[in-house]
Amino acid sequence: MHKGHKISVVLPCYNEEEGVCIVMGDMPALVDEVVVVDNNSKDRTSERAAERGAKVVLETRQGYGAAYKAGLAAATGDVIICMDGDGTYPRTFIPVLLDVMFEFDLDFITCDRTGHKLTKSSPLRLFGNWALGLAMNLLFWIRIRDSQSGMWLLKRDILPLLHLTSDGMAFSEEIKIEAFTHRDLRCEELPIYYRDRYGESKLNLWKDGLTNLIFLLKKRFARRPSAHETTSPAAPSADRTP
Ligand SMILES: Nc1nc2c(ncn2[C@@H]2O[C@H](COP(=O)(O)OP(=O)(O)O)[C@@H](O)[C@H]2O)c(=O)[nH]1
Ligand SMILES: [Mg+2]
Repeated sequence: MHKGHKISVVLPCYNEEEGVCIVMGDMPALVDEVVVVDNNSKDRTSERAAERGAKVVLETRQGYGAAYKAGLAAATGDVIICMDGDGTYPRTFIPVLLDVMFEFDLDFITCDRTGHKLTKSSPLRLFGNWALGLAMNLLFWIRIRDSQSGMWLLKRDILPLLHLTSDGMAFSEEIKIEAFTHRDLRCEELPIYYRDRYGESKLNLWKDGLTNLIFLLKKRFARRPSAHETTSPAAPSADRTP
């Protein structure tokens, strides 16, 4: 609990038996619930997570976005913190991020790794992040420094306001676009540090980068389906209209 609010963490995991142990091993005490979404892992991700007290959700639809949709629907906290199950994102920042969220009455915070120079990324990954970020900011007329960041937190009651369609890596961009372009939501981007991952990356730089770019163009220019044509993560009803 944090100032009377129940806190959940969601970790999408595909073959992350090593990382998930690290992440769960130093979760701050204020976290009430950790939801680990096991996305058809061939290793012992589920067992390791369950041994450490996680609520394990099995999602058979492959993909980062599919895993997140299942995890967000299963989380019961008032605030949900999202991050990879690979140990890259700083659990130590969680209390500070929550303080900022409540002090400034924010609905959504995304975390920015771009100021952190101690952990080296490949030039191709840096270029991909830059290009996708530029495309996202121009297409949706928002200003986010780290479009590909895998750490963000949100109040659970805003979930029904977010139109989340991607089952793949583009989910990370989509949730930021949905939050930052919603006129009723208060959003912020805050700096964090990050480290090298445990285990192997699941990212296919060229394929995922191109798929993300096509997703952005489609999301911007395609007809938006009405609510009954798509599924969003189940969540409590929210009416933010005054
Ligand atoms: N790429 C990918 N990642 C998945 C999938 N399901 C869950 N994940 C998790 O999503 C997170 C992000 O993937 P990761 O390989 O760390 O990507 P990166 O952070 O961009 O290098 C990790 O915790 C993965 O285990 C999936 O089907 N595909
Ligand atoms: Mg990662």
